[in-house]
Amino acid sequence: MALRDIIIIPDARLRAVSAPVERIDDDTKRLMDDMLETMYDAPGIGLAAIQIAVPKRVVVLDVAREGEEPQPLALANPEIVWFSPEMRVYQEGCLSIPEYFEDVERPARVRARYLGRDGAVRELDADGLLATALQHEIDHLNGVLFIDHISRLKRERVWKKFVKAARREAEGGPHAHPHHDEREM
Ligand code: GNR
Ligand code: NI
Repeated sequence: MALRDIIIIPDARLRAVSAPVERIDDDTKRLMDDMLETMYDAPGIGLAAIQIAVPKRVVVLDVAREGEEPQPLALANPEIVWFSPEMRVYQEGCLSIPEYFEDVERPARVRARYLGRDGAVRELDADGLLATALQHEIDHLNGVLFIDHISRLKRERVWKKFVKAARREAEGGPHAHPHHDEREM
């Protein structure tokens, strides 16, 4: 297993539409294992392959709380086959948009169909945080970020902040990460 680097906005690769996995082979299993290790290390409750610059339709999740038994999930080609009519609002974050959090409204419950790590077709009924995180991850496979679900004003504000941080990083200047310099917000 190996830790992989997580890419952040404005990296254009995060806008790619990821390609379906043709079969669950050893490479796919290694990808799933590396993604779980990278997600736990971050730490995060979900990760899509494109966040480690791999444009494949693979996501991992674990919404178990600290101290609870881990519940790792690895899904290939996940598709939501049912959305509840009820919605819920949750304050989301994203490892590719570090330290930014905003409310997003999504269907409260979903049913997903996917290929498991063993190649079997499975279905998953999700509610609560798992439903939110699963929709967030499937969005990544389509090049969609949670900031696409917030107001344009807020989205443009956070986007510009990360563009400036990337520019400072490229120029090698001090305070290159937005965490260390919020004066330009
Ligand atoms: O770690 C994460 N937490 C989170 C919180 C609320 C809604 C979605 C998420 S997913 C995020 C990890 C991530 O960026 N996955 O793509
Ligand atoms: Ni994310």
